[in-house]
Amino acid sequence: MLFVRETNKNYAHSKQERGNVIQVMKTTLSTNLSDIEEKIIKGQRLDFEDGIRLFESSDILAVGRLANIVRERINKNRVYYIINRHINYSNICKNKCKFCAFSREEGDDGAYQMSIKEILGKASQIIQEKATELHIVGGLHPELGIDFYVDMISSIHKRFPKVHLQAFTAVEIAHFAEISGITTYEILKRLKNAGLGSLPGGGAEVFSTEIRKELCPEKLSGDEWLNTMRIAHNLGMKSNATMLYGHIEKDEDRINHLLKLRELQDETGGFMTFIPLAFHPKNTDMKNISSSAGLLDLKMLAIGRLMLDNFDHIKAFWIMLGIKISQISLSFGVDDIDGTVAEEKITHAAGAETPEALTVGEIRSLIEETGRVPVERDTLYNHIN
Ligand code: V47
Ligand code: SF4
Repeated sequence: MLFVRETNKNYAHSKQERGNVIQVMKTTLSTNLSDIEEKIIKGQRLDFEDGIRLFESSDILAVGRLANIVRERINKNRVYYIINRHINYSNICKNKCKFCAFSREEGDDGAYQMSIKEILGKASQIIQEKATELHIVGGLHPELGIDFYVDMISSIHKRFPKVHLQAFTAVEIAHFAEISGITTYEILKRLKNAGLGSLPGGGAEVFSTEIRKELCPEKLSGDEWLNTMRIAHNLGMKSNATMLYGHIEKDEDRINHLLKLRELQDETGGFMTFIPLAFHPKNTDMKNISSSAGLLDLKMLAIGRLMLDNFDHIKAFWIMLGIKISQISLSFGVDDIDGTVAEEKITHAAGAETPEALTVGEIRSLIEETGRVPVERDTLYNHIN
C-alpha cells in the first residue's frame, strides 16, 4: 500500500498532466530520426545502422515515442502481468561469472541446494496465491545429473498439473547434457515429457565472443545458447530471451545481440518475449561499475521493441529495473511487467533494492495509473478472465 501512495504522489497526477506529457512526446521527434520513423510507420525492418543511431540519440522521448507506436500496434493499450512464483532451487554453481553475486561453491558459507521435498514445499504456496506459473532456475551443480532435474519437474507436475513450469535456462540445459553425457535434444525431450512447459530467457548475457571471454569464459557460447533455444523451439517448446546490459558492452554488441535473436525468431517463431536485464554490480567481481541509469534502461527497452519486430512482447522485469522505471517503461515499448514473482534471489544477491514480491493489487494499480489496461495472462500469453 505504501507503494501505491508513493506512485500517486510522483506520477501521472492528473489526466491533464498525462495529456501534456503525451503532447510533448508527439512533438519532439528530432529530424535526424525521421527516416527511421518513416520505416516504422511503414512497418519496415530496422537495420544495424538504425539501431546504432537510436542508441546514439539523446532524444529519449523521440525513441520512446517510436517504440510506443510499435507497442500499441501489436498490443494496443494492454499491459500483461502474471501471478507467478520464482524458485531458485540452488546457488551451487561450477561457473564463476564475473557479474554474478548468487553462485557459491559447495561447502561455502550460504551455499544451498533444495531437496525435491523442499521445492515441493515452496511450490505449494502457489495454491493460496492462485499462481499459474512456477519459474525455476538455479546454478550448475558439478555432480547432479539429469535424473534429479527430471524427478524435480515430474514431481511438481504431478502435484500441480495445471501450473505451467517454466524452468532451466539454456545454460542449465547445456550443462545437464554435458554432465549426463547425452544430447541437448534428449535432455529437452525428457524434461518435456516430465512436464516442462517452456524455457526462461536467462544466460544469454551478451552474445559477443570477446565479452563472454571477459565476463563468463566457462559459459556456453552465444551460438550454443541460440542453438539450445532452436532445439527447444523445434520440439514445440516456447522460450523467452534476455540480454544482460549496463556492464562493459558497447552499442554495437547490443544491436548484434538483438539481430541474432531476430534472426532465430524468423526461423523458429519460438520466442515469446524479450527481457533486457539491467546489471546489478553489488557483491560481484565488477562492483566498480555503477548500476545502469534510468535513461539506458528506457533506451534498452525501447530499442529492443523497435529492433525485434518479430517478437510479440517486451518485458520490464521490475525486480531488476525498479518499480518506477518499470511504470514509465509502459510508454517506452513495454507491454509486460512480469508478475508477483514472490522470492527472487539472483538480483537480490547483487544488491537489488526492490521488494522480492508485489501483490496483484499493487501491480494492477501501477499499470492503471499510466492509463493502460492490466491483463492477467498465463505463461503463453493466454488471457485469464
Ligand atoms: O541468467 C546474473 C542474470 C539471469 C546478475 O525469462 C544478473 O521471463 C543482473 O534470466 N545483475 C537470471 N542480472 C534471471 C533471468 C530472468 C529473469 C526474469 C524473467 C525471465 C524470463 C528471466 O540473471 C541470469 C543472468 O543473465 N544475472 N547476475 C546481476 N548481477
Ligand atoms: Fe553460475 Fe549462472 Fe551465476 Fe554464471 S550467472 S555463476 S552460470 S549461477
